Amino acid sequence: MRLTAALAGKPLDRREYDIMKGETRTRAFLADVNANGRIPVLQVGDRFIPESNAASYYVAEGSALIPSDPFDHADMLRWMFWEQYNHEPNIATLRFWLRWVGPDKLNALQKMQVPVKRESGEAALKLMDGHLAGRDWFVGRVASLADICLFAYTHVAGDADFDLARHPNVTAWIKRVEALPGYLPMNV
Ligand SMILES: N[C@@H](CCC(=O)N[C@@H](CS)C(=O)NCC(=O)O)C(=O)O
Repeated sequence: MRLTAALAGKPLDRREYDIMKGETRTRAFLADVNANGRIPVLQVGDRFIPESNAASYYVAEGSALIPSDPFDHADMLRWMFWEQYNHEPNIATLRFWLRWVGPDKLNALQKMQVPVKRESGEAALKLMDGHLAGRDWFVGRVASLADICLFAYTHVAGDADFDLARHPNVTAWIKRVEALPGYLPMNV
């Protein structure tokens, strides 16, 4: 969301929640911010928009990241929905389990799911690599919000032991995103 705001030229204040300390599971957070107990959440006035891609969409509204052509617009949403169903639950979850929770601390159910998430994450990267063959961006001919939402957990997939070198079109696309004017690295 920070990268989206930076590229769209919109101001955004950051507030941190420590998920390892359960700060998104307090009674107050669940009641007032997100009943789903997760971040990120965008606060607009006294209202909140959970779900990273919905929040990023709000932030990107009116910028060049949102295609005006109706087909490209729907295609952007297609990739954002795909990211939530095929990409994030595999690559981001595996990254969280392996790097934050730790392989030894996973419960039995999580341990069982690791190979499934590994295979599904690999399949997601392969599909991205195929789509990017002969094209610079996911939708149309310019960077859109679909690229930014997909970039988020793709460029750090190595943290979850995915080998990005096996996906050269994805690697080249990551470099293109990082070269966008206004680009901001994660967590700075
Ligand atoms: N689909 C959601 C996923 C959000 C999510 O899983 N957030 C994690 C951190 S990246 C979280 O808040 N976990 C804390 C918890 O489940 O208690 C999105 O893209 O925003």
